[in-house]
Amino acid sequence: MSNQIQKTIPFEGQRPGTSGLRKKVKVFQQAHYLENFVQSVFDAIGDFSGSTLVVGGDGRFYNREATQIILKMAAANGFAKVLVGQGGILSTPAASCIIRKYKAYGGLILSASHNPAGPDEDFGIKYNISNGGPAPEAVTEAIFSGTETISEYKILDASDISLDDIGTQQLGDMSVEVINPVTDYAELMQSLFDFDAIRTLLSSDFRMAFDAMHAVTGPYAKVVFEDMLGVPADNNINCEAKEDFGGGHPDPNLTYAKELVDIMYGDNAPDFGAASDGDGDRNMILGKHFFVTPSDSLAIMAANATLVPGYADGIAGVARSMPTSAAVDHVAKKLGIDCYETPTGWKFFGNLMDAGKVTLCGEESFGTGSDHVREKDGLWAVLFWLNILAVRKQSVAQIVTEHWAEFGRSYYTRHDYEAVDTGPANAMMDDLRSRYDKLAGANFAGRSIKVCDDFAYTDPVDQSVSTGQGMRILFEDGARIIFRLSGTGTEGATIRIYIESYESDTAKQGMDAQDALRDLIGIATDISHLTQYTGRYKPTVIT
Ligand code: VG1
Ligand code: CO
Repeated sequence: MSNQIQKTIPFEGQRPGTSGLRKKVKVFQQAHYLENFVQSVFDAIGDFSGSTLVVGGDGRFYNREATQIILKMAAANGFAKVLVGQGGILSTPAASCIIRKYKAYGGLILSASHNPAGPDEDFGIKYNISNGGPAPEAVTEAIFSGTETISEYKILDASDISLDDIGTQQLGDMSVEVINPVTDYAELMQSLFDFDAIRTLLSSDFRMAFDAMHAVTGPYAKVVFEDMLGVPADNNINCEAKEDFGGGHPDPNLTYAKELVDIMYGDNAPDFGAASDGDGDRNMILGKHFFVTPSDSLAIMAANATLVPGYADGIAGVARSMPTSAAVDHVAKKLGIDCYETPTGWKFFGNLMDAGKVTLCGEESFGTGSDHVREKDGLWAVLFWLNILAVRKQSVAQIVTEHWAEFGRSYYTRHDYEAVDTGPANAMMDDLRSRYDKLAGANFAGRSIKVCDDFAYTDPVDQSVSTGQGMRILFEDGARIIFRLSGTGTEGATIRIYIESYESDTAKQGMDAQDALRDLIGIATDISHLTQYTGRYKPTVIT
């Protein structure tokens, strides 16, 4: 075994997006492609000699091959130790947990999250820092500039190690410990939630269904829900993790988690339903014939946090991404705690949590989490809801409608236009931006626009500034329309339109969100000239 210096030349476009570098598997399989990125990470993160690196992924196609390459590069670059999940598996929140628990220098997580998997689909990689959270922008920018000038990388000339045998092996001067991917995470969950109360709930006539969408949470759900909480195996669907996620799109929303949605809206529906995504950081929460928007879910968790042992002393503050509805803001106001508005992407929450400013945070995109790790956490959210349900002994629908009665309802929807041509999508955004001055003050269907701008964020902890984080159209009455281009897609552009309006009158809180927001939806498509630019009349996904 010897360290080799391999000559290489840069590839174009290895800039990490909202959540790491995501490309088609075929792109990652090109000679030197993954290696260039990994070396650029190692070159950007400072002196890690003698330290530990955590490696694991969501199990998608190319996960094992990529893991072997990373291990050999970590050895040649001077890491003392790598902790790797058995089979190369770690859910994103479990990786975050393990980085923190074992005080690792950082971690490489292999995932393209909710994007489909398989030889013709997507792969991804991201670097997380020592707090367990996604690398902040300064680090991802340094990684990106490394990829633009890279000329060589270091790799150990060695044969593959076994990823399936728990225990320690040697790779050059570095030790590799293959660990159970679930154990540390399950222990952390036990320390936060009242498992006895949840077990009692689940042994009554209360029934739950969980959909792992053939992705990484399958093995976690088996341990946590089945072994620890006694949920019958039949209630967990699609828990066999597969390299291609069963050909599906492991995005837990009303469109892609159709199997679970059909169960929850069918005859004899269970009381509680939940799904998670490819890498286990997202969650969808459903009641019997009832959908909880992720924005409401965050607000309800904040309002009920003291019912959960891990948060019994109260929460320090909350944070939400800008496009997430203001539902949690109303809770924060009442609790007298701070509420922060950040750009999209989990990396912006890390500083706030490290500084003790926030305990809970969330995004409209089915992501909620807390300072127990530095990633959003799908199963954690499911357990949080189960704990609330166990204490309040009400249905999901009752809890949500009582919440609206107390705090008001933020009607909310997101319309996604996926795989639009990049040129017209950018042109549409530029065109709208050029009309900000004209739009401000204009009236639409009885609503007048107060502000039109691009959202910019100054981090309250390190004062770093992030600009161009979504186009905001804010109305006088508090309604909002937001336009953003996705930073996680791998085909063309995805236009996201986020629409929200607040209703404090209990008598008007029972509408279907699409009906309640119809005027605003019309305004959004009109003022953006969306159909003119994209040729689309209907969104691909409505949430
Ligand atoms: C999407 C979501 C964003 C989330 C990101 C990563 O990004 O909108 O809220 O943080 O995915 O989630 P974008 O740029 O496509 O809108 V995951 O589950 O992929 O780690
Ligand atoms: Co994810």
